[in-house]
Amino acid sequence: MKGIDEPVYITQPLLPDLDSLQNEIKEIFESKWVTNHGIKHNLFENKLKTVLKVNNISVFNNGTIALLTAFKALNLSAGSEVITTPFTFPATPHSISWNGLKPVFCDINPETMTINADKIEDLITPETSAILPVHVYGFPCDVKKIDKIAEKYDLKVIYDCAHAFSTEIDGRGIGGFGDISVFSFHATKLFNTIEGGCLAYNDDNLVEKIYNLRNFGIKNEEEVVDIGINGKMNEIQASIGLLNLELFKEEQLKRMEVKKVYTDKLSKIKYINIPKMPENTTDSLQYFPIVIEEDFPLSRNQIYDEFKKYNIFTRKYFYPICSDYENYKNLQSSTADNLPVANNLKNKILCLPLYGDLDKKNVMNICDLLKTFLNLK
Ligand code: T4K
Repeated sequence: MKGIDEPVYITQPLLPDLDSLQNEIKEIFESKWVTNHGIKHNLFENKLKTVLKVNNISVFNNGTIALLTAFKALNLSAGSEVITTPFTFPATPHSISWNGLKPVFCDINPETMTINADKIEDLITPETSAILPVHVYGFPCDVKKIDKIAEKYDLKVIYDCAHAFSTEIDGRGIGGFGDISVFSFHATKLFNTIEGGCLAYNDDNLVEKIYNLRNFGIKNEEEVVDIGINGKMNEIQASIGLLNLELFKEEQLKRMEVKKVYTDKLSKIKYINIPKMPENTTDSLQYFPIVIEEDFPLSRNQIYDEFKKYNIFTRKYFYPICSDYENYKNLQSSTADNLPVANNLKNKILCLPLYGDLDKKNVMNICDLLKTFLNLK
């Protein structure tokens, strides 16, 4: 089997045309207004409302600061508990801990890999104040059930939509569920501003609160009304966002082609499962995860190592899971008994490279390599 000359990574950032960006930067330089809610920033927020189908958008300098601010905006009681998934990136539980709240891990659904809504109620205590589900890889959580539970127990819901840019459930923007949703615009995301993110929410009462929190709590030149942070997105980030808004749909079409090749080739390989997006949900095409079943001749880790030998850098998103981290492993909810599905999946999941400019030859090579791995042992 021929190897691949250039390294193939899990993703490659979608970047705007350099001349267009230069024009944008020229305008910014001439205006001398480079950050703090500038023209590009405000225009970007307005355009995102339409794309994400949500009433209010507040953009941030990155997704994690946006997540931290979402918790502050909802005024949860100090030290209270937030139910979340362990099958996610560290930013998810860390945003709970950084707010002085306690993460409580709930197991995941084996099909969607998102928080198992049927297990949430068992974890609710008088100390529970919120739920933080994650639409992992863009797979939708059971938003109907989660929002019903939240209503029954008077809990807040913050959805982590870092992987679900532009996803729609039954034609509804995914950012419109719960109290607040958080998107990441990191360079590795389908849609990016290099670093960046936003909060999406329908409640108009949160607009001023979030605006102040994002800017040190400053209400005006003489009043500081909240303990805020600096979460502002600068004008160059916003320009990249505006330009990439014109490009992301084409990127999605290209990714769809890549996904089609993977799906056609890999669904024929025994012991490899490709999780399926529910029919009522559009795919953000953020990641292409596969599940390597135990009967496959090589383990997930061996496959990951074999690919590396061919210059292909797959990722074990998400291994380890958050309940394995030093800071969380002693939590009562981190026991293997509480999280059997997540602990099983963490050893079987593998994300394959997915980006629009990924050469079809490389995609075929990756699939062929997986087939040859079948005969390695
Ligand atoms: N919630 C969830 C569920 C998240 O997944 C994330 C972030 C967040 C919240 C927080 O949002 P942000 O604060 O980041 O906005 C990457 C991203 O840095 C991170 O944003 C993302 N999730 C996570 C899943 O992936 P790493 O540590 O895997 O990134 P890294 O540096 O290993 O990059 C991955 C590959 O991408 C590289 O091997 C090559 C390619 N790459 C990367 C960069 C940075 C490029 O080609 N160019 C680049 O500039 O975390």
